Amino acid sequence: MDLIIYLNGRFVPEKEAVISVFDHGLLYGDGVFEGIRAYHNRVFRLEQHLERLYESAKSIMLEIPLPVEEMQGIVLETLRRNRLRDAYIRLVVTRGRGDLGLDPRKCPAPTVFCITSSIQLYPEELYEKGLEVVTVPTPRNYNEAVNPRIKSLNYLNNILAKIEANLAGTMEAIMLNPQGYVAEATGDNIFMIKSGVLLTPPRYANILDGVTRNTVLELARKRGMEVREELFTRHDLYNAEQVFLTGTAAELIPVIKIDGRIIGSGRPERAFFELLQDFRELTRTEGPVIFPEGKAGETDVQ
Ligand code: PXG
Repeated sequence: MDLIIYLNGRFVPEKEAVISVFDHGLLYGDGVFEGIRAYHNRVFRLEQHLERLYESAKSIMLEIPLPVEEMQGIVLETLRRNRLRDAYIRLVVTRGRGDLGLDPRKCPAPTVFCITSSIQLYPEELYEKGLEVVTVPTPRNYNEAVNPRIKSLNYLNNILAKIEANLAGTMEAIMLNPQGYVAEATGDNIFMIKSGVLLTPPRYANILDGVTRNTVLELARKRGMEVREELFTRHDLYNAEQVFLTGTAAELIPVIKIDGRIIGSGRPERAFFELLQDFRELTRTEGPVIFPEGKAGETDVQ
């Protein structure tokens, strides 16, 4: 079945959802995006994702041509037109069509599109067994260059790290910041537990301010765990009791080996599973409803 895509004010079949080769999103990675998830007929933390989208756009002086309320409506309507209640949502705003030079002033109208599709998940057994990862040579971008807080279309920094992980034969890379402190994975934030305390790098540590990260911090505090946002090194990671990654696609996924060092007992433990369970419960009750009662979509994807 053809997907229905929102593109610049219209809902069109995938084949008609085409953009110019002069679009600066394509020519220069000049644009911003969000990866969002719908669970059980609700869009999880949509408000936070949209806030981050508009803040990323503001930072690169890209004026999104519609108010945030309208953008929220577009996300919900794209899901409805695709009859999706569980989905991955990709919302993208580019600088739009320009000429072959860099100058964004030559791009009069941003391009806006929204794709909704079924989600590709990590295999469930990885949530039981955990991932093996490596730290990689490519550091996360300087905050002063392209701030990683901006969720921009230019992901080459992370893609280089992903290539390094692939070469090492692992599924994910842990990136350090330019000072050598642990920053994040290529598309996920990182947490560790040491002496029962939950630690994650602070927002200034060259990371994306992850929606899942912030949710996990809230859930851990609610459980009465001590939580700290502070810098730590690879040495700290190697000697942690538990390490896990967080992101919209992965949710919470355990890490059991880093650079050949086994983490803790080598298996995810109770504290991790409790947080994962809390997170999955929250996804049932949070966010705007897609199909109002009685009009539920016919095709559940999961
Ligand atoms: N850090 C980076 C660099 C990210 O791209 C996260 C952390 C987690 O943020 P959220 O808000 O999702 O908890 C992301 C997430 C992928 C993929 O294929 C992931 C992201 C974007 C594009 C693709 O895993 N972003």
